[in-house]
Formats: sequence, structure tokens, C-alpha cells
Amino acid sequence: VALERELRQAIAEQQLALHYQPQFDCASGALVGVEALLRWRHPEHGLISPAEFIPIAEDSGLIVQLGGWVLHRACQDVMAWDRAGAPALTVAVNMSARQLREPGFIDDVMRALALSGLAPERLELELTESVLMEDVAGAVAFMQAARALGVRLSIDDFGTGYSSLAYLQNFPINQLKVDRSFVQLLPQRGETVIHAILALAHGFGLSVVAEGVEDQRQLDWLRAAGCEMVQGFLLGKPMPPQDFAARYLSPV
Ligand code: G
Ligand code: G
Ligand code: MN
Ligand code: NA
Repeated sequence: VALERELRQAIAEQQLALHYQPQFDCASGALVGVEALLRWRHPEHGLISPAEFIPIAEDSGLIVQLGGWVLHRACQDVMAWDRAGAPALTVAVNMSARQLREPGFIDDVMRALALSGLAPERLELELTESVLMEDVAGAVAFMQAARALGVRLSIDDFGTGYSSLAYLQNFPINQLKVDRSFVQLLPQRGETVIHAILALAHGFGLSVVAEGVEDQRQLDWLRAAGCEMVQGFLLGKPMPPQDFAARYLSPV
């Protein structure tokens, strides 16, 4: 309860920040997008991980406000990079189950796109398998509404939840993100699972992002296996927007 009160205050006092992790095209090595990752700069405790406060935000319903802030901020940051001469990057935002159930959420997505001017196909919403399974019918309705706007959908942490192949067939998604627990086994282990995920995804016309790439051999393996995109500490850690711009966007 104390943390909930502090979180309300954090939203009001702008202690929240988004960090951005770059995503690269595997074949060309080009920077193609970013994932937005929420951070709380607590005045006493320093940087707090979303893994710690997202569950509290979900239980209290604060996630709706918090998630809305993330969405708007992310769209605006990527458009600011556009204006600074950056290539047209995609921006991925993580979603909570609670946000999908919020009736006004899809309108907020529309608003974030309209206010920022971001093209819908450059926004990716990341949903985990557990988010999808919590309320399958509701999730499908949300996904159809999002796709109707032109927004792209990814399944995050793929392979770690209860992935039902029947659902996969019926979900209107664009992309799978292979969980880093598989990627980190490469190249000695993990190949069978990742080959299977790639075959499954490509069979359904989906692209694949490998997360958690930490060494060159993992990257080489993924490129050879036909994985479309990569993300991980080898290529770039999550960083504040000004660091991202300084590192990746050449001055105009
Ligand atoms: O960046 P880090 O490893 O600390 O992220 C921890 C977890 O928090 C990850 O599972 C990530 O998906 C989640 N997360 C990060 N930012 C957000 C956000 O804006 N909304 C939601 N719902 N989850 C987030
Ligand atoms: O659940 P999700 O995939 O959204 O979580 C993203 C989290 O993974 C972020 O907190 C980010 O800091 C972390 N992450 C990103 N790349 C790597 C990596 O190469 N290794 C490890 N261990 N964590 C990573
Ligand atoms: Mn994610
Ligand atoms: Na993940």
C-alpha cells in the first residue's frame, strides 16, 4: 500500500522514464526499431525495475494511467527522432492484461498515434502468452481492434507460457519474440526449440525477434537460421532516449 501511494506520486512527479533498447535486422545489421522499457527513478531507492512495480500497478488499477503514459511517451519520443533525421524506426510497447480489459484503451492508442503523428504500422504492442490466456475472447477482440487501426502485435517471451498452437492459429498477430532463456542456450543447446519456433512463425507468415542476444556466436547462429530481428546486450542495452539519440542517430 505504501508502494502504491509512492507510485501515484511518482506518476504525478514525473519520476518515471522510458529506456529504449535497439532492435536490428539480422541479415543487414540495420537498426530497425526499439523496445520501450519503463523505469522508476525513485528519489531514495534509485532505479526500480518494472518487474517490481508493474504487479502493484496492475493490482491497484494504476497500470491504466501508467500504461497510457508509456504509450504516449514512446510514440512522441520516436517521432522526435524522426524530426532529428532518424530512419523510420518501429517502437514496441509492453502491455498488461489489465490494459486490454480497459474499454477506453483502444481509443487511447488511437489518440497516441494521432497526437504524435506516428504511423500505426510503426507501433508494436507486445503481449505475453499469459496476458493472452487470461481472457482469450477479450484479448482477441482487443487484437482485432488494434489490427484494424494498423498497429502491429507481437507475442513476447514466446515459448515460456502455455502457448497453444490452436490459439496461435487464430490470433491476428504479426510477430513472435523468442524468449531469451532459449537464445542464451545457443549455440550448444536451444537450437531445436528455436528452429521449431522459426518454422512455426514463418509457416503462419510471422516474423521473429530473438531477445537476449549476448554473444557473437548466438548472433551468427540466429542469422544463419533465418531469424529476422535481434535484440540484446551484445547489440545494445536499454538506455535513456538522449543516450539512444547520441549513440544511434547521426547529428543532422
Ligand atoms: O527492462 P526490465 O528487464 O527491467 O523489464 C522487466 C519486465 O518489465 C519485462 O518483463 C518487461 O516486459 C516489463 N516491462 C517493462 N516496461 C513495461 C511497460 O511499460 N509495461 C508493462 N506492462 N511491462 C513492462
Ligand atoms: O519481458 P521482456 O522481453 O519485455 O523483457 C525485456 C527485459 O529483458 C528488459 O528488462 C531488458 O533489460 C532485458 N534484456 C534485454 N536484453 C537482454 C540481454 O541481452 N540479456 C539479459 N539478461 N536481459 C536482457
Ligand atoms: Mn518485451
Ligand atoms: Na521477453
